[in-house]
Amino acid sequence: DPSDCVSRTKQQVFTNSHNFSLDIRMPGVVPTGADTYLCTAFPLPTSRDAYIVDFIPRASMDTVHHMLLFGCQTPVSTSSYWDCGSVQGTCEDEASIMYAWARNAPPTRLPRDVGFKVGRNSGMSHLVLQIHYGDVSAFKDHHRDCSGVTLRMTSKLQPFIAGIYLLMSVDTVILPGKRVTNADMACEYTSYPIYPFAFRTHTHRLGKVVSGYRIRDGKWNLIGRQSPQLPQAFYPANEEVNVKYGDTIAARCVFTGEGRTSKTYIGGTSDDEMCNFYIMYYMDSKHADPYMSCMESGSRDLFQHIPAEANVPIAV
Ligand code: IYT
Ligand code: CU
Ligand code: CU
Repeated sequence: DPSDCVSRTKQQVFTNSHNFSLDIRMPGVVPTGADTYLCTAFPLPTSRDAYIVDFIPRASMDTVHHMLLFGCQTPVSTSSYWDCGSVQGTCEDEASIMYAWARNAPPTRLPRDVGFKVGRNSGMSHLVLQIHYGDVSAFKDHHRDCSGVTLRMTSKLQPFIAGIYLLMSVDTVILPGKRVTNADMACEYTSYPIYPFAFRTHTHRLGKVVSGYRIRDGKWNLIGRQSPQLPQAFYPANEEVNVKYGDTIAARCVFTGEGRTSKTYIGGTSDDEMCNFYIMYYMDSKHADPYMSCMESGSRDLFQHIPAEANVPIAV
């Protein structure tokens, strides 16, 4: 809806001295082909710390397939928007995902008293919005799209900081025709307690199911399990499972090589694969450690004890 389009000079609206909202929107774009990925970047107010406490999606259901919001220091472009399919990407430095919206999936809300810390000394001076436009037939009339997300923000210190723990495989190879290949990842956790509340899985077309666990005293507890062929949003995590110093965080992606005629490697194109399990957590803001990752492959010894459910494909 073009009347949804907001001026980029009026993106920040104060509701009182602490609370404001930021509109992160595409600047009126017309995607030309199916499966176009467009990105747009926004500087964050850096004069003081601020917290994102809620996300309000503003997406046209007939064109937007999914939206991702990243935080980073240096977006790859300074244009008002750019094509960020597999070639150009989002950020020069490491980006961290903060929000995902996908058609037909419920949107993520942050729990009460939880915020993503941004601005000032958070090492995150920009936000990058990535939108995947799927079906572009709705653009035959050449209207402009301003989809995006409204952030509810506050400068008040939040008791808990939101963060992301990313497990990713870097070395999986899927042999052509082989029915099952597992990508196993595991790392010891050596920081202050985290409380997972949402999780997201990501693979390309060969992924069947992705499951994440906490291992404590040899016992495996599920954080979340999902088919990566369903909308890749953040889904609610099993809230009974927290993670503390000395635990192990582990995840498995199950792939099939059926239908392929050559080896499939980890990579950026849709013919490559990825194996990601994202945990969105909160932790006491005193010990805030908002971005952590695990790129180690799990040992065969450890993974012989993974619950059987991790090998059961989810029907889509
Ligand atoms: C090689 C790989 O698995 N790339 C993933 C994970 C990843 C995400 C971020 C790696 C880095 C990041 O800064 I954020 I380095 C990957 O690209 N995943 C995609 C998006 O880029 C987020 C996804 O949809 O999960
Ligand atoms: Cu999409
Ligand atoms: Cu990918």
